[in-house]
Amino acid sequence: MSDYGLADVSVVMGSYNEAEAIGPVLSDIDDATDGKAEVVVVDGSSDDTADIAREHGATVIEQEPQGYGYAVCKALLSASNPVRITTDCDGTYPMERIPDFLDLINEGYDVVSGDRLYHGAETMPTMNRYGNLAFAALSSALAGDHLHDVTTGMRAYRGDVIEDITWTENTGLSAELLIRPGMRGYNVREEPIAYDERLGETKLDPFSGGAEIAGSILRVCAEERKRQLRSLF
Ligand SMILES: Nc1nc2c(ncn2[C@@H]2O[C@H](COP(=O)(O)OP(=O)(O)OP(=O)(O)O)[C@@H](O)[C@H]2O)c(=O)[nH]1
Ligand SMILES: [Mg+2]
Repeated sequence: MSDYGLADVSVVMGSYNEAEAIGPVLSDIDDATDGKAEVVVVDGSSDDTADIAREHGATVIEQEPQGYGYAVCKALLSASNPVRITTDCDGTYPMERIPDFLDLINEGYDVVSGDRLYHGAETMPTMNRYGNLAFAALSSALAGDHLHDVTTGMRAYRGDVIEDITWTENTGLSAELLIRPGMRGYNVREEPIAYDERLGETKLDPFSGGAEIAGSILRVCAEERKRQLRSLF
């Protein structure tokens, strides 16, 4: 149990040419946290995204676009508060649920993961929905746990989970951020969330991105299994 408040939260994201979405996303975060949360944006944009983020008071770290996970990992590790919440910078995730995620961390969960598929995710492109169901099935089989949505972008983490594990994946980082803590015995919970249509253009190629995510799930589960076996001897 802990007693963190909204001022103990860092909301972090990667952004790549999200000028259409970033204003509404940052306003939603301010509304949900009474302006108390730290916001860290790792930006690789060639449009006005970084300027808009700074106008909203976010800490902006600029770097070349190198992929989703590279940006989100940098953002998670650059944040300074004990509760770290990730989102995409595209208007899809319900920022009004941030206080609920914080409550669950205070109840004792180490990771709270937004499950977009629970309510059907009808706003999700059909191919993405089937892909995400397949990633959840593959992860569940290999990790030995019943996981529902391993590629979600909205989660809350206790800061020490982020700092104690070495993260290796890029496009597959979201799956890694759920699978490694789960397989190491951290207290992980999936929480049903709504999922909205995206503002602006997608940055993910469904074919190459999907293949990368599947590869990450196979690699991460194999590494964690080996780690479990080593700890037995
Ligand atoms: N800094 C940075 N951010 C990135 C990069 N690639 C993607 N992003 C951001 O990472 C987040 C996830 O990308 P999305 O395009 O939303 O990918 P997705 O959620 O899988 O797919 P859709 O939401 O359906 O488009 C968004 O906020 C992107 O702007 C990158 O190379 N650098
Ligand atoms: Mg997205």
